[in-house]
Amino acid sequence: MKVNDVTTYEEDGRVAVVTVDSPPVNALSNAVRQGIAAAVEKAMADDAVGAVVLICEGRTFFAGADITEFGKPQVEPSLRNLQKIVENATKPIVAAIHGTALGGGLELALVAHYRVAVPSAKCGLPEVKLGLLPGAGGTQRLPRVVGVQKALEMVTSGNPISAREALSMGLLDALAEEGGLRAAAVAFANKVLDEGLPLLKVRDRTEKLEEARANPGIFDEFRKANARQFRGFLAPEYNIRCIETAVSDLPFEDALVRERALFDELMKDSQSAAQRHVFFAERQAAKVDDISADTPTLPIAKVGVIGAGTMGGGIAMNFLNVGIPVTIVETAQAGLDRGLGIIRSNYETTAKKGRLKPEDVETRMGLLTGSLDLGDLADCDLVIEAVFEQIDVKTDVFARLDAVAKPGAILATNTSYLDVDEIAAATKRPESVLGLHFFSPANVMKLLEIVRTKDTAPEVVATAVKLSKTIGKIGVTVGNGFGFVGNRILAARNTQADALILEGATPQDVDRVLYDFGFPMGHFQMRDLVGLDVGWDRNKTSSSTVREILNEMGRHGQKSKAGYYDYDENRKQTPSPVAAKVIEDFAVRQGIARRAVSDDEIRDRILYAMVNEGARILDEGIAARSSDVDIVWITGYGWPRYRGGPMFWADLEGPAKVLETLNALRAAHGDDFTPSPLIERLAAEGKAFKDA
Ligand code: 3H9
Repeated sequence: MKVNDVTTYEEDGRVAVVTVDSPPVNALSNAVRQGIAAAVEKAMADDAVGAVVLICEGRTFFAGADITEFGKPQVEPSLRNLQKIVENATKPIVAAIHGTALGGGLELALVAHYRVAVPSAKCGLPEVKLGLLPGAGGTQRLPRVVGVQKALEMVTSGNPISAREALSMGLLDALAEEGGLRAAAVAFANKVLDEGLPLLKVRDRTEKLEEARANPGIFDEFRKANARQFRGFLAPEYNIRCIETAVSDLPFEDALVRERALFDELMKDSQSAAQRHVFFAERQAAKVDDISADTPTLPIAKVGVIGAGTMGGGIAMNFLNVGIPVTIVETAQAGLDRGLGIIRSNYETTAKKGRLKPEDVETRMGLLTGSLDLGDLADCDLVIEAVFEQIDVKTDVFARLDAVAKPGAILATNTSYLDVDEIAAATKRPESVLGLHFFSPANVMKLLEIVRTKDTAPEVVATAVKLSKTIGKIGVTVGNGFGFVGNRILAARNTQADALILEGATPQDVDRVLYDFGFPMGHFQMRDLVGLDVGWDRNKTSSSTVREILNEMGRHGQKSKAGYYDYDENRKQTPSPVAAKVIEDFAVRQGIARRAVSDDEIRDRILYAMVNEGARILDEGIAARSSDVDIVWITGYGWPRYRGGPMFWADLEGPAKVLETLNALRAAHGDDFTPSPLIERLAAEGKAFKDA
């Protein structure tokens, strides 16, 4: 029988089976909690029922609290009150888990008396990824079943563990056969009844806390070991504190109160708001406004890559990793051999670290074919060009590719800045051409800018969006315009960073301010890492910028042990007196008077210039929504997740303040800071970028 719209109740002998079906992920919404509470109550009142199985329909067990209900008025029973109903039930309750038991979902399972899962299931507490902590007892109950060290790892990484691992730790009581979960859970419930097994409560178990009680240093060691990764984030530290509380002598109920207080504090903080924004923004990015979800996609069974350099090799690995064969084409044998060798050695390094089985290295390499003949790409469904970033080189490759690629094949350019329409015009099938802008290292970085031209067919865009998910990337569809979204905003940052060091800031000052803001590295550190010579032409250089001069001196960045910084053999950086002199001399030649530049000025000029550029990009329709701009900068350029991306950050500042600051910067530093028309409009209407 139906208990409510999302919950059904059936009796299977002595066992009541409570099934929740609330797509897409059975989040613990108001309706779900009410349905479970009513069903459990019914089972408790029915003398014919001895035990309860709690199971979900669809793709997964409960994926957690319903994030869309955060901040809205609570409807009873709250998750915590529902947990009391389950934990204090007078008949055993067995949680039957498939898919992912996450967050509040796992916390609910942890108050059941027993847990059964299929081997493919995963269990985790990912709240930290939303800037939160498990606020329904997860930080108190998890260490009681998996131990303190493992619990620390799970709550601070947010990563789930497999059902087998969960079983070995005692988080699960039994594994069911794939496809046979319900029957196995009912059988388990019957066993509990037959054997008169007790109503086990995780809260009563303390044996796994003892080890940490004997070694109180475990927490600080853990903090120290992960300091780099946790830098700037509040939530990992709060999670650790909760687990510290679990091993303290505070009574369980008081520990729950403390957990709740810390949860509420995080919930109110802008970091969690930012991280929740990012969660939805990442999913939103996969939706392209004018392309309906049912647009047909083209099958991609074989991929071609042109260019076996660093970029081409990294791109190829994405497809090999998911079992798609790749043919990679170079112009000369030596370059091809070098490229193939680097791909192999990348895989071997991963295998040495234990993150890939040795046989998988061979499987992946077995899917890779090297060639010197463009004609070998004739049977590819998608060809990605990754040759030198020069328009005539690219148009020449596309004209030749057009002649050999099969009809319907998608032809993609991995350009960073160039006009994709112009590249498409070199072919007779501009509808099949688009940009796929990977970020270096292309096998690691999550971002993929999908650049559609005026002619790109909807099914070609839809295919690219789908493919990005297949290869584990976050695809953001953008319009065709100089630097698309990411590099165009980077160009705005470049302008300010270059000006600031001429006016008196040092590269170290600029980098420190950005690092302190939360970027993993500063602007000039990033340039040194990427290589100052990317895009530099030794035949055309004319000492017209500091960067050109450094390049002319052979200071190409980390690889030549000299750039804006000096580097030792271990790539350890120190401020460079040579670069400092180049900058000062250049400033003198330009007639720029050097002065003290404050950290606030550095921060404002760089960040507001980026926001202003983001606004122009939105105004021009190069990005469809402000959250897409955020995702590009978070996943491609290291904008700190807990600050939600440049446009989210600007929304926190508020449109009026953004406009006022830009006007002040314009008065002091010129027209680069002329506010974009969009910012003027938003400020006038009191609206945020997210509403634009
Ligand atoms: C929590 O539990 C707090 C408690 O500790 C304390 C409370 C007191 N709520 O990712 P997908 C939507 S915090 C609402 O593309 P997949 C998602 O937006 C929560 N909606 O699917 C998307 O919507 P749309 C802790 C949610 O198969 C759709 O479902 N839990 C939620 O690739 C499909 O999502 C988490 O953080 C939610 N909880 O991956 C788990 N989750 O179709 C978060 C998803 O409109 N979820 N949606 O774009 C996930 O990690 C993945 O969604 C999951 C499925 C692995 C479950």
